[in-house]
Amino acid sequence: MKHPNFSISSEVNRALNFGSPIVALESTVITHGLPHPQNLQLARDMEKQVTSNGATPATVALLNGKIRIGLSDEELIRLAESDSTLKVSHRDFATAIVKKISGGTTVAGTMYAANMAGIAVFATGGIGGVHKESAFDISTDLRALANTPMIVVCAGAKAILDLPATLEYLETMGVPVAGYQTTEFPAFYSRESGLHVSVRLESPKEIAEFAKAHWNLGMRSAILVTNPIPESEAISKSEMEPIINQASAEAVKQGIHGQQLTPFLLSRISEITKGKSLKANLALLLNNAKLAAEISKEMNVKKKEWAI
Ligand code: PSU
Ligand code: MN
Repeated sequence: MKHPNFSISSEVNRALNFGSPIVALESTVITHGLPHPQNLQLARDMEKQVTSNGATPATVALLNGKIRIGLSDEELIRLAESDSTLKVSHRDFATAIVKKISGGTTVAGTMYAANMAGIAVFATGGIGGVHKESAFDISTDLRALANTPMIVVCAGAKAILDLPATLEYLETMGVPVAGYQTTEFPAFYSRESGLHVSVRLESPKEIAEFAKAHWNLGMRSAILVTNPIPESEAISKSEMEPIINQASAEAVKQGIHGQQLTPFLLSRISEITKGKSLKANLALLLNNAKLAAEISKEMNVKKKEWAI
């Protein structure tokens, strides 16, 4: 792809040219989602997880005003250690470009950039959604899912959100929500939410078939693949609920809103659970990278062969 604001690494370019499996990875989780040094470790582990499952990792970020797809280890370090990065969603790209600054791309931001490059599979932790704290705080992630043809693997929406409202929004926007070997919508730290997905899919192959069927019909939305957190790291809904309510009440009291809300809630919950939620977050991220790599292998045809 030739675009003055994009720069794609040679590894990712090669994979794109050969039509070999690629998994896009986000970077807000590095810059705003996790504390240092776990963020750097996680960034490296996500890439390793993708590589060892047979796909090329493509971490997306903004570096000095350039949209980068595929980062070197030095660049991952720079991103993980900087404390002046921007959280980049759709509205923020031009800010980063004009001001020549660096930033971590959100789910929405990563979907935009990866789709521009022709990457079809993306792994993240949990998508953003409809917040509980204020009526109009709805993540751009939902809009991106509505109009970007991509498979997004996550562990559900973050439990800090209004999950029923988030699912309603996705339904309105025509986004299929698939459960990987489950009919229950997972809730990030917990495997259970009491809510249902729109379709249960059993294997990476079936997920790839589903995506191709959806897009061959002319649908332009993403397929949200929800992959429950591994049993060994899961925290039950009943254990999480009061903790989330406490963190949420603190956010309201301190007047925290907008882009700061998600990072605040994640780090408060990690403090309250004495790191247990952080451990769960890392486990589900790696679990998602593995499934995304497996799916990308099943999609191993050039995107233009199946996209309209
Ligand atoms: N999931 C995580 N940690 C994170 C995020 C998701 O486990 O830090 C990030 C994602 O990048 C997501 C963003 O796109 O939080 C949502 O932010 P907001 O609610 O402000 O749209
Ligand atoms: Mn928001």
